[in-house]
Amino acid sequence: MILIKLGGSIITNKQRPMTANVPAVRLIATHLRRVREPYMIIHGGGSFGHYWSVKYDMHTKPDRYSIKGVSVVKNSMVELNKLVLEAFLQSDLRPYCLPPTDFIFGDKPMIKKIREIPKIARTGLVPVSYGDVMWFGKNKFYILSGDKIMGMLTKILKPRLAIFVTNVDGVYSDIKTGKLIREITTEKPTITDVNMDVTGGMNRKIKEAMAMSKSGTDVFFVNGKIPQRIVSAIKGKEFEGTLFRG
Ligand code: IP8
Repeated sequence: MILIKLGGSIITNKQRPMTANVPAVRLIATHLRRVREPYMIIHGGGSFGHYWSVKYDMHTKPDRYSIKGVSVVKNSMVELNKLVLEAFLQSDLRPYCLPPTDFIFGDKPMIKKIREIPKIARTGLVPVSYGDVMWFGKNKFYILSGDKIMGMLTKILKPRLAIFVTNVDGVYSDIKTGKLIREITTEKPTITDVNMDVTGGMNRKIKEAMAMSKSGTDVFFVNGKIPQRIVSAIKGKEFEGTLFRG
């Protein structure tokens, strides 16, 4: 089993609210057709979910956020998800929509349901989930990042591989010089982050990736603009990217 996170930076145009990058999704899907192992996709919010979460001041901490905000964020993610599903289907994949509410209750994973996901993937379907606004209980909601879903699923499913697809080559030790870190084995690297995502941008991804690799899964950061790299990561070929060794 392989988990693949498609970041909002690659599937949407972050500069333009509610704009999906459908050609990028299609190109990725075309390359994914070459993957023979069962895998699952989780996608981020980009200029859909993040745009509205910022507008309505909603965060990852459970709280009593604007009810209109909850509604608007939720709708925007359903819309983005629909675009991803359609692009996949048109590219001859067989996507199967799995909203996070199908396997997360409050902020707790529903372990029995999660254990069924690889079985769905083995039929040839591609389960597709996404970051979302979630009901927490006690009149509270929270923003759940797709990165967090990656971490949660990794703990339970112990996938062979987890891949974070973004719009850069991987993790840079210095963004100005563009020096790429090829492999991260030990302590948290020092990274300068300029991302304004409500869920924490690159830093949160790195934190999640560190924890995932500690539990034994190899975690790759790959540039989605060159999607053959996703396939190379899966097939164990040389490619430009960052590996957090499990
Ligand atoms: O882009 C965020 O998911 P992420 C989802 O994976 C929302 O952090 C609703 C902002």
